[in-house]
Amino acid sequence: MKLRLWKERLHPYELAVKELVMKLQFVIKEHMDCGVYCPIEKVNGRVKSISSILSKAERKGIPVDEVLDRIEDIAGIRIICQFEEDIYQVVEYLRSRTDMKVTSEIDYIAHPKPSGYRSYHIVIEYQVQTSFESCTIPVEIQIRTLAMDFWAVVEHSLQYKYEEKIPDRIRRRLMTSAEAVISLDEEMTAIRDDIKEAQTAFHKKANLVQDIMNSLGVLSKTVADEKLITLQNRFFELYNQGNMEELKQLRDEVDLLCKMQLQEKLNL
Ligand code: 0O2
Repeated sequence: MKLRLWKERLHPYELAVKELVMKLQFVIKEHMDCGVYCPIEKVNGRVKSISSILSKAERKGIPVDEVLDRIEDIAGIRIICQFEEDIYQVVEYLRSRTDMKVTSEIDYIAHPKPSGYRSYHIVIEYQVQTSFESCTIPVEIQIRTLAMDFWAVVEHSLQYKYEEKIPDRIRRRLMTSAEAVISLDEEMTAIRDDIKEAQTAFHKKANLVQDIMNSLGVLSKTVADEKLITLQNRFFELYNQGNMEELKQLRDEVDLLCKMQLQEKLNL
């Protein structure tokens, strides 16, 4: 296959990665806007470089002409979660989506690799429509916690440095740190409810502040300066007190004022 052809044949993979990252990032936004905890912390994706595809093909004895059919992680998505439980919630969620079909799953958390690697791997079939074709391609989705990700990224870079022959002394240390990752995830799970509660409260307050600021922005164009300053001062006072109940009342009041101003304008 010529280099130019390679680039073109990777277009559907690029599109799939872009679409999936955008869709999953939107899931995070929807949860945030509703003030609900999201089991997805962050999402990123990549298309394997041509040289990585070729070296994987060589490692696995796959003829070059068959790589696109036989390598399933050319398009790759990585979903990072805060807690181990979140991973299984994300897996359930992906299984339930109608724009993808899960074709295989490997739980490297329940069954870590001999290297110490832990992650949940899913392969999906995903349909894309480029300018020239509609096709279904495989996409590998790796789901792991922040701690698992830290370990995997470091170990992966060492594999590159030592060309996959990591010296024994470093391998031993990696195994010890893999155990530390397990303990860290267990500790985090133990205080998961408290962390979630704190984060949800933070997002709720942030959304409330955003709503009030938006309404005050709208009112600044219509109501008298004095009234606006009174509302603003009340907002700052309640914000500094951290008084959520009264902030909610203020949000409803300024929201109502906005609606009334709009109604007046429409009646003119
Ligand atoms: P990159 O650069 O991340 O794309 P196998 O040959 O059976 O071990 P296979 O068929 O590649 O593996 O599938 P598997 O096991 O699901 O691994 C796919 C990807 O998982 C790898 O892609 C890595 O990203 C990650 N992975 C698997 N094992 C390990 C590991 O021991 N350490 C780390 N850090 N990552 C791992 P690539 O192609 O290796 O690399």
